[in-house]
Amino acid sequence: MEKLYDEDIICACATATGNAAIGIIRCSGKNSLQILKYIFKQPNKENLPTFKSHHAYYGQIYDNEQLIDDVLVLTFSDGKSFTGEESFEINCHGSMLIISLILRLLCKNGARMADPGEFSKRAFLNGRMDLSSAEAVMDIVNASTKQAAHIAIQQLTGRIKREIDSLKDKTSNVLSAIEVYIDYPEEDLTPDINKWTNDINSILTENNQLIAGFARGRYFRSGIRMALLGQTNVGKSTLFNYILNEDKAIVSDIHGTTRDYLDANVNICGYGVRIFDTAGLRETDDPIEKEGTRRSIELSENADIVVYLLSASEGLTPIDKENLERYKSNKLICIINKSDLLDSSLLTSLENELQEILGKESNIKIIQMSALHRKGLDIFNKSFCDLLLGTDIGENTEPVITNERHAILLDQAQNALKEANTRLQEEALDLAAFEIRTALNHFGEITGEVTPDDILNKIFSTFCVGK
Ligand SMILES: Nc1nc2c(ncn2[C@@H]2O[C@H](COP(=O)(O)OP(=O)(O)OP(=O)(O)O)[C@@H](O)[C@H]2O)c(=O)[nH]1
Ligand SMILES: [Mg+2]
Repeated sequence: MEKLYDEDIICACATATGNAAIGIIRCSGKNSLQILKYIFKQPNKENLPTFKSHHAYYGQIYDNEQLIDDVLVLTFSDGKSFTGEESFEINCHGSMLIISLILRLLCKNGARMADPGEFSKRAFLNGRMDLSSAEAVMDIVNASTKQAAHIAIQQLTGRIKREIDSLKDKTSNVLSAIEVYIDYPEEDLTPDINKWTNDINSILTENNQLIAGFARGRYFRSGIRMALLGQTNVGKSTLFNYILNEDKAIVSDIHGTTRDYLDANVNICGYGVRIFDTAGLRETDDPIEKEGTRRSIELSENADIVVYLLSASEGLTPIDKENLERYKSNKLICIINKSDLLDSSLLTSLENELQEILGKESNIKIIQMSALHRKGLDIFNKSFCDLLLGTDIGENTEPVITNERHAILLDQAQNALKEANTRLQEEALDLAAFEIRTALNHFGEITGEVTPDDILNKIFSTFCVGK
């Protein structure tokens, strides 16, 4: 098979840093199994066996006469491994020292340390997987919820490629029909503009569904940052603990208890959420509290969702009104906390007053809650999900697209196809064909058929070493 890159033998530790029961070292490249001749011995055997693909061999790693570790070596022959190259894995004891000694030994005997993502890059370049599947490898490693892992596994097993291939097939069919007409003017064919436009419209609809799914899908891949914001003493830290189901943040009735923010990772309805408990907002001369407040605002500005808390006992203050004005264009959930301290008619009028500030038509959720008495979290979780669902996709539709690179390319293909339709209406068939080819290129970039080298390098450089 022709190789598209240098054929160095690369090696890296594939397991996490830190001591563990087992560490796995990967080594891949042309004739890489030869290295084992110099460093691996089987008990009571003079010579090494002829290594077979997908076999495990028990033995020891030696640096000359010096025993390094007792190991299990798994071997894979050319064309039958993850990278598509001859390769092996050493399962050694998970000591960082032993791992580093073995890596040094491999490098002394002809390998070099792999770059980040180099194993996956070779797998892609050798045609073992398409680019979107290779990208899913890191998504699986980084997934923080079962749902995120599930979507990434589907991507790894070619779900995106299947969707893109289907779009590409339909797009290519329209292109060839137009090209036949362009290439054989002497045949006196009639251009079937209506059919071509309809075909493109149906591709646009299908593509649009994929793009719409990204509104939610991106949160599965990159997680969600959610900031709890509000004045001092409204119960942010109490809510933080309630959501975490853990007594993590200090709670007290002293205003300004939280001075610096705290954060934690939680799973809300299958989304990985990094939640921030922030310092309460109030005017202060204390330089440390001022810095705390500055951080609260910064976190809220960078958050995907802001949860703004009011205290039912304090009502809506001018500072709340000012803050809500600022955040109402964000993804916002409002909580009237300490609802246990107010009777229901006063709560309703407070809610109405709040609705007035947010705008009568606004669909920002207002939730009555008592974080202290652990009431209202189920409604909060539901509002959280509603906020992320968007309106374009049904509740049970699982998003396919989670990666921004894919979403951008789908958008570009969409624009090119719309442009093609405009050109078809003008009967400018050459220009329409050009736009359709552009769309096909964008689709091809997702799966890696036409992805430029610099983009490939950028993608794989975000991987961890050993992947
Ligand atoms: N009655 C009642 N009290 C609550 C509720 N939630 C919180 N509190 C009390 O309100 C006080 C302040 O709570 P915190 O969670 O520390 O408030 P905070 O918003 O984090 O305050 P800062 O850190 O100062 O910004 C504590 O005494 C809590 O027990 C609630 O739902 N009902
Ligand atoms: Mg607090």
